[in-house]
Amino acid sequence: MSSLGQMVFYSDFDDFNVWKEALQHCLPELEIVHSTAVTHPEKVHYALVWKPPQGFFARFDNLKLVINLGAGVDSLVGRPDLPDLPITRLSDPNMARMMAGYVLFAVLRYAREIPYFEQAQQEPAWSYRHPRSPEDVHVGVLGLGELGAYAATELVRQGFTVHGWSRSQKEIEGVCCSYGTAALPAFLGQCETIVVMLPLTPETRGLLDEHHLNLLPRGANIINVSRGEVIVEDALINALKTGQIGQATLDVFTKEPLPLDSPLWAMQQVLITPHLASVALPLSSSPQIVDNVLRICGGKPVLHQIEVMRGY
Ligand code: NDP
Ligand code: OXD
Repeated sequence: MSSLGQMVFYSDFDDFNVWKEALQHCLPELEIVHSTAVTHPEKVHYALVWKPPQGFFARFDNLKLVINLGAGVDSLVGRPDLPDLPITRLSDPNMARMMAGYVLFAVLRYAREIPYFEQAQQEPAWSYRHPRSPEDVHVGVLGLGELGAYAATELVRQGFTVHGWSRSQKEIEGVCCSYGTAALPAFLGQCETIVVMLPLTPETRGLLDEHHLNLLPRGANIINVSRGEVIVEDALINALKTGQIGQATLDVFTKEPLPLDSPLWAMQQVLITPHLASVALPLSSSPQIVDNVLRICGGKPVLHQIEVMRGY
């Protein structure tokens, strides 16, 4: 057995063998074990996990590091069984690029009125609408972190007028940045399309409620790629019914999979994707995971550590 200790893997979404191969390519002596195959829990020093079940950590007495197999840590922070250890998350530019691709697709789809042309084709009708200049389209990005800042920059490259909102002041070239609760109403009031890229925390849970949805210009578009609970889903459904919200692209939901009786399924103005705007990528993420393992071994501080109290 390796002197590094073992890494236990848990995910219902990610392929264990692909991750194992990618990680061992970076650090061959690291032994990686699927959670169902652990025979000596005392040898496990690292946990690479996505949404492990409650009580998962209890049998690993010698754990030194928990690595969230994704960017959002809301399923880890706040759970009662989380060990008091460094918790890191993935911070991968390739993951940010994949997310930006989804955001660009969704924003461009609205800016170029693709749903309108899809509808016209059903009739069929040759229904010309002159394209608008991108700078006339005001897009707001809520959350300017690793993923949000990247997506905002890509939107700027497309020529959109981009507004960004975060918790603390940010400077991103070409993006009109504001921050804090007091700035939210003005931010919302100027955006015809908003992209929600916030982490789910006690502060952001239910942030986009009826009051805040009503601050958007009538007929605004919403793209949610963060977590369903950041938007009050019933308020969104009502706003879609009244036309306060014109269209929505939703990748995340309060309950996943989205229940079959959700009214969202039948709404023509809603595009639903099953939580895959971006995914953890083994090849590009493995070097940073291995680097943190080596940092733990060398007694150095880890990178990409989350602040449990803050929630992200
Ligand atoms: P980061 O932690 O890097 O950035 C979070 C951003 O949100 C920061 O700009 C932060 O502000 C801001 N923020 C946090 N709390 C508040 C608040 N109360 N008010 C205003 N702004 C706030 O996260 P990432 O960019 O890496 O990821 C964002 C989220 O995307 C993840 O948490 C996850 O939920 C989601 N995600 C979804 C995926 C999907 O497939 N749908 C895939 C990957 C991630 P500040 O900069 O001031 O700290
Ligand atoms: C993540 C996600 O947070 O895939 O990484 O949602």
